[in-house]
Amino acid sequence: MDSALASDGALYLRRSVRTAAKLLVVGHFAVGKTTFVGSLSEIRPLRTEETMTQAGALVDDLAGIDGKTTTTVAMDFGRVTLSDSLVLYLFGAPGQQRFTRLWQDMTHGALGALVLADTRRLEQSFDVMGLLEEHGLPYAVAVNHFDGAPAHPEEEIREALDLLPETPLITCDARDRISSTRALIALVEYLQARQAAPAGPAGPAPVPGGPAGHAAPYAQEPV
Ligand SMILES: Nc1nc2c(ncn2[C@@H]2O[C@H](COP(=O)(O)OP(=O)(O)OP(=O)(O)O)[C@@H](O)[C@H]2O)c(=O)[nH]1
Ligand SMILES: [Mg+2]
Repeated sequence: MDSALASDGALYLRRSVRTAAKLLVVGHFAVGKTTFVGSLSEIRPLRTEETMTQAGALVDDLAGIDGKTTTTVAMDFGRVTLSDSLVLYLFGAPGQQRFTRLWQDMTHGALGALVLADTRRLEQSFDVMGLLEEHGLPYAVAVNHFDGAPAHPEEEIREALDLLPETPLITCDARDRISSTRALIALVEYLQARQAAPAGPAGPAPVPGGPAGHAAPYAQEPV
C-alpha cells in the first residue's frame, strides 16, 4: 500500500479518491485518542474538549498523566488520505462507561477500530474491547508509549489483553504523525486481509452497520 500521506495540508479530497472508510480510534480515559486523531488529520480536527473539573477527578483516573486539563466530552473527528484512492475518516470515541450510548451512533458504518492502550493501565482497555466485540467491529491494538511506562514484550501484552493471535499489536507515539500513520496502516491492512480471506460456510462477513453481505468499504465518488 502506498503509505504516504497523500494530501499534506489539503482541505479538499483528491479527485483520484475512490474509497472512503470510517474507522474508530478508541481507548480508555487519557490514553491519547485526541492526540492521535490530531496528529494524523489533514484537516483541522473537530474536537469536543472541555475543562476537567474536581467532580470528574472522582471518576476519571489521572494517575501518571501530567498536564492534562481537558477531556473529550463527545468525539474527535479527522481525515487522512492514505493513498491516491483511499481516504479514512477517523472518529475518536471516548471509552468511559458514561459514553456507551454514544457508541450506537459512532459504530454505525465503521469498518474497524484502533484501540489505543497504555502499559500502565492495560486492564482499562477491556471495557472498550468488550464494546467493540459487542458491536462486531474488528480491531487492532496500538500501545501508545508514555514516558516512564513499562515496556513489556509483545507476548506479555498479548496475554495480558487476551488478544487473538491474528489481532495486530503495534506500538506508537500518538504525538508523532509517522508513528500514528504506521499504526493506522496496520489496522487497514488487517481489515483488508480479513475482507480478502475466503468466505467461510456462512458466507462473507458483513460489514458492521453496512448493508448485509457488503464486504468491501463503500465506494464514494470524489467530492
Ligand atoms: N508521553 C506521551 N504523552 C502523550 C502521548 N499521547 C498523548 N499524550 C499526552 O497524554 C495526555 C492525554 O492525551 P489525550 O489525547 O487528551 O487523551 P484522550 O484519550 O483523548 O483523553 P480523553 O478524551 O480525556 O479520554 C495529553 O496530555 C497528551 O499530551 C504519547 O504518546 N506520549
Ligand atoms: Mg480526548
